[in-house]
Amino acid sequence: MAKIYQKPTNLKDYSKKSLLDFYQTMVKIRRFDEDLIRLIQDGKVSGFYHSGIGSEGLSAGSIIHNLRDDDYIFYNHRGCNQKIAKGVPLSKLYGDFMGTIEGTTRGLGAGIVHSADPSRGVLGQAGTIGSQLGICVGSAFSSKFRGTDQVTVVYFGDGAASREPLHGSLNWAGLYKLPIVYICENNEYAISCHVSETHSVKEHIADWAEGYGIPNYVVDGNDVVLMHEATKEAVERARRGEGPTFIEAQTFRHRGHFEGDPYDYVNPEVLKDWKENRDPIKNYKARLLEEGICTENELATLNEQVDVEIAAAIKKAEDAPLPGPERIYEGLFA
Ligand SMILES: Cc1ncc(C[n+]2csc(CCOP(=O)(O)OP(=O)(O)O)c2C)c(N)n1
Repeated sequence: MAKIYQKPTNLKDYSKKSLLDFYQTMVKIRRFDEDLIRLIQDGKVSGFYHSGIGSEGLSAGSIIHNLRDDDYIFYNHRGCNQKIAKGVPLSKLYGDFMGTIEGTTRGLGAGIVHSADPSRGVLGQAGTIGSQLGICVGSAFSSKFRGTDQVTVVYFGDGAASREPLHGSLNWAGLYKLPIVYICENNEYAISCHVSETHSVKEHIADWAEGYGIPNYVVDGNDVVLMHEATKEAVERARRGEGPTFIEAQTFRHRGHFEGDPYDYVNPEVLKDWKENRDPIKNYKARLLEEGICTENELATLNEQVDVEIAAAIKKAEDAPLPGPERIYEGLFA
């Protein structure tokens, strides 16, 4: 049975800067998302968008002050949260959504975007859900083979975890003690299917990792500090060459599967509870203030900095041109 990762976290163990970095990253992720939704509604972005609002804590907590630029991440279709935490410039992400050459793909990204930024270890997204679980075995094996201490962190949903690629991935990672941290973003739903309808494990998705000899934990993914500590232990284990760890991060999405989904399959009381009582930003802000780490004014200044950065990023992405026909031949090798 997976262990519930629960321990009292002490903010005094962290520098003020680190604590404010967690806060500002979560705010940046949320504002990015809210503004992207506005751009979709204004008709400036077409295609599908899967909002990550409500799950900022698990991305900020796992990545900030845990991963280096040369560590790899594989994100899923709800993964702007992770790309932002890994430091991909916001203008490049907006550029991918707008299809302009500012994007990481220099104009190929519109639709469901597949951004990549190898300079920050963001190696791209696989098209079918769960296929990143196979590719991450390759990146982790490459680090091990080259004798580096780089870690691969792979994010996937509960729906992806119901597919077979997870099991092949866990088998090879367990056998070769690969430096992988598996982070299952369990938001309870795969489109409209509840996790209880799609998994044979009775208690936790993390229980599956047990069979492959992989340490596994269930963590409150909306507690940014707890998520940070659980991932830190896993990353350190992987860097020491002791192999993979599986973290099931519990969270909930505030919006439907994609923008336009009426989201009428979720009990409104349950959704209300997650929004009002388990919002990662709201709760963390209250904790920072209660424990006297900073003042309301300091947090307001951080929010304003984010607003300025986002406005500049949108402008840069929007001002860039669409790609010319020559773009078709870039990166074409055969
Ligand atoms: C192999 C495959 N089947 C179906 C789809 C369509 N699809 C896209 S996202 C999704 C649900 C994914 O759910 P989950 O992994 O829990 O992630 P969440 O959307 O909840 O973040 C499905 C079925 C797909 N992309 N690939």
